[in-house]
Amino acid sequence: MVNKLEVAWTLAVVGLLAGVAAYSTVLLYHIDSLPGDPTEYVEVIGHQWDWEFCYNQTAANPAGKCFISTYNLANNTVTGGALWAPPGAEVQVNVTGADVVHSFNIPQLGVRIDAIPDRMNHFAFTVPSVAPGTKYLIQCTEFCGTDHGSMKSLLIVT
Ligand SMILES: [Cu+2]
Repeated sequence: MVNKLEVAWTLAVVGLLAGVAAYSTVLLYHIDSLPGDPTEYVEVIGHQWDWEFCYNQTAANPAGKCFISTYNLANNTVTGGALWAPPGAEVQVNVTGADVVHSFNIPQLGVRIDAIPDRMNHFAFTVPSVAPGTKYLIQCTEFCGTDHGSMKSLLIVT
C-alpha cells in the first residue's frame, strides 16, 4: 500500500517536472526568434569608441554603405551616420565588436545586446510609430576603455 502511494506521488512529480521542462523549452526557443521578414537589416559594429552602422542595398542607399557615427553631446546630434529607420519598422540588428567587448543599448526601447569581437549577435525590435525626426539615444553599456562614457549614437526615425 505504501509502495503504491510512493510510486504515485513520484510519478506525479515526474509528470509535473516534465510538463514544466517541455513548456520552458518551447518558450525559450521562441523568445529568441527573429521576425521572418524584418523591414530592415542593419549590421552594428562597436569600435573604441564609436558605433558603425552598415546598411543593405536599398533604393535610398544603392551602395549599401557603412557609416561611422560620431556623437556630439552638446547638441544631441551625430555626424557621419546614424541608425536610421522608419516609424513602425521591424529592425533586425546584427551586432559585433571590432576590438573589445561593447554592448549596444537603446534604453528607451529596451534594446540591449552585447557586441563581441568574432561573434555576431542578433536582435530585433520595433521602432515606435512616432514622428519622423524623433531621436533615441544609443549608448555602450559595457566598459570598453577611457572614452566608454562618450560612446553614444542616435536612432533617428526617418
Ligand atoms: Cu563601451
